[in-house]
Amino acid sequence: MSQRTLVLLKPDTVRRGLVGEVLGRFEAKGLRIVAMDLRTIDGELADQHYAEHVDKAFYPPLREFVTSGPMVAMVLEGDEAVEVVRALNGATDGRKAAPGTIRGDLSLSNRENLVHGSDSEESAAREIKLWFPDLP
Ligand code: IDP
Repeated sequence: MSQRTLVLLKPDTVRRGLVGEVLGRFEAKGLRIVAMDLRTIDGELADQHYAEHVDKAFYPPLREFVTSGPMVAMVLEGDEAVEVVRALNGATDGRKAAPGTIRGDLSLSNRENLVHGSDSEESAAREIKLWFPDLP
């Protein structure tokens, strides 16, 4: 079943010059880019994007991090894209993520873990509308 999902290459990916490496993995897997934008977000969009986390202890430094510089936001499309992107990303904590995954190969942090991928089809619909309201 073809799906769309929202992917963010977080500010650490851009700062570390890993956009090509990370994007290349999604492309090599066969996912199609249907929208893409380099964007520095404000705290308001961060709060909306991470609405389920705003009350958590880790949120203030996460908010600081995701507003700290440009991110590459994109919508990827393909068969079971939500689950496929989550599998390519790996576990949240880069220190524990499996080798072979983006986080497992390239991140040593629980916060600066390079990528975001929507966690369900419902989240994907909400996040795509939030980030790319004009995408047909
Ligand atoms: P996910 O990105 O793997 O779906 P979530 O639990 O939705 O993980 O958390 C959102 C983001 O918040 C993570 O990607 C990471 O950047 C940050 N985060 C999650 N848990 C922690 C934590 O315990 N400490 C610091 N940052 C965290």
